[in-house]
Parts: sequence; C-alpha cells; structure tokens
Amino acid sequence: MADISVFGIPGSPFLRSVEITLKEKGLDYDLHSIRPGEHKQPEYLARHPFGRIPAFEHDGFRIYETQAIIRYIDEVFPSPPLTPGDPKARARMNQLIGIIEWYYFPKAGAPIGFNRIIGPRLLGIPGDEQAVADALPMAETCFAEFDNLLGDKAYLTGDSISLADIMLGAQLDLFMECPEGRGLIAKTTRLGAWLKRMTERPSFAATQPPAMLREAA
Ligand SMILES: N[C@@H](CCC(=O)N[C@@H](CS)C(=O)NCC(=O)O)C(=O)O
Repeated sequence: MADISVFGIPGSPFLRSVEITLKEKGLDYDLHSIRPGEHKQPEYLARHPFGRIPAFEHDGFRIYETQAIIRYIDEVFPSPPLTPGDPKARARMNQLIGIIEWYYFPKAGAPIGFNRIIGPRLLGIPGDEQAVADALPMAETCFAEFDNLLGDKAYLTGDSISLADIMLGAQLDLFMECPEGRGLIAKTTRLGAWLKRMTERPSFAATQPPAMLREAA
C-alpha cells in the first residue's frame, strides 16, 4: 500500500485539492492536521520553507506546491487519468491552473475569502470591507472567464474531470460560503451546474471543509 501523508490546515482549498486527487485515485493517506500558526513553526517549515498549505510525502519523497503534488500523484498512480491526452485539452488544463494560481487565488479568492470566512470564522478577526471591494473586479473577471472556458462541456477540459476541475472545484466550493461568491456564480451561465456536478462527487463529499468555515456569511 502507498505510504502517503498530507499536511495542512483543514479548510484550505489547496489541501483539499490534494485530498480530492487522492480520493479520485482511490488511494489511502494519512492526513496530518495542523492548527493555524503551526504552519509558520520550525517543524512545518522544514517541510515547506514558505509556510504555506499543503505539504506532501510519499514513500519518503517530500514535495510542496499543490499543482506539483497533484501532477505527481497523477503520474505515479495513473488510473483514472486526470490529465487529458489531447494537447489542446491539456493546454487548457494548464491554462486554468495558471489562472487559479496567478489571478483567482491571490487577487480574488484569498482577499475575499480571508475577510469573509477565514478571518472572522477561524481567527476571530473582523473582515476588511475595502479589501473585499478592491478584489471584486478581479473575481468578476475570473468567474466570467471560468464560465467562458467551460463552455458547453461537462468538465473544464472535456467529458471527464481533470486536475483543473479538482483545483477550481475546491476553490469555488469554499468561495460559495461568501455572499460575493454566490452572487458571482448566479451571473454565470454554466459554471453553477458544473460546480454542483463537482461537489456531488464522492471525493468532494469525503473532504468537506470544517463546519465552522461552511457556516460563514
Ligand atoms: N502556491 C501554493 C499556495 C498555497 C497557499 O497559499 N495556501 C494557503 C491556504 S489555502 C496558505 O497556506 N495560507 C496561509 C498563509 O499564507 O499563511 C500551493 O499551490 O500550494
């Protein structure tokens, strides 16, 4: 049996992306939950010098950065494949992962999610309304583009799920706990139905964020 360990703060959509990938592959793993703040302590920093969530270990091989982790899992455990064989579909997957990492998470999901969910619910810090307002235009652009890139397909890159569906599904499911997230998805044409399909998957059901985060806003 694979010796797989995942480290992080439950509720992190990046941690959840790794867990969902493992569940989709039918792999067992040990989840090492840490509390907020522990990710800046020496023990965790030895795994992840940048102090971000998650970190991963397989048979003594340690790696961090979510897309590197899930691409590794997909290569080492190829069934079912989560990377399209077709170059154009694979490029689309890579493009979406880039959008999530460069635009959506740092400029929309993180500032809005922190001030609506993580700060008030997990850390007891009141939300910064200006930070939410400043992030909204980028969130609008991202939702419009996710909807556009999905198009009429069942999943982001075709008829079956890819790593991009997993990463975006984990991000948007948490974002739906904010009124801004629910408002934005209501304006899309097909993204809402896609997110429902994703969150109904057993891999999503088995990796729900903690109730205290889901009860937000
Ligand atoms: N590029 C990193 C981003 C990870 C990331 O930003 N994780 C967030 C949680 S969703 C985090 O660690 N936040 C805590 C912090 O920044 O201190 C990855 O893909 O793993």
